[in-house]
Amino acid sequence: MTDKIKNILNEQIREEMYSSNLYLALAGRLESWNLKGMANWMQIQAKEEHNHALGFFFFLLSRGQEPVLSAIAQPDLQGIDKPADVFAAALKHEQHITACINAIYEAAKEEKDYALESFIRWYIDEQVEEEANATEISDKLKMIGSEGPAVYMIDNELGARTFTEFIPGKTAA
Ligand code: OFO
Repeated sequence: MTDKIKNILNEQIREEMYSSNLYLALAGRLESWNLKGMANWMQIQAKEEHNHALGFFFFLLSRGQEPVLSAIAQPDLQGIDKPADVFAAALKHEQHITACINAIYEAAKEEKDYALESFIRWYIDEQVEEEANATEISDKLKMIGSEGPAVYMIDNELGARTFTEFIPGKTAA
């Protein structure tokens, strides 16, 4: 594995761990507003992101490289004052992650790292789903505003989400 690939994968571990912390912080904010269903959705998102980080962690190990964990910035919750802001922030963040994943795919091609090219495909597909989910919830919340029975209904809906343990490259989808 080239140094360029090693660095970009270690950097992605940091990105995924930041995503996990960001979503946990957003879950905390939602819970503080008593929107426990939305908080449940975000907490599950945080767990999934932790597993996305583990996917890169174990991929590095399986290629004979020791993963390097680096400092994770404090999640930035400025300007997040209502549920629609929370999910708009999640969408914006996922768009950033999509760019990171695409850059990994490009690096894999440039460096002719075929194992990485195959591994990263799961993440490319996952980003389509991640952006679609965040867009759907964000659009609905923009449509209905911050209060009223519709918010209560969406909160209930998101409370039904359950977590399935899955580490990319390690466990069956
Ligand atoms: Fe939300 O995405 Fe990880 O990779």
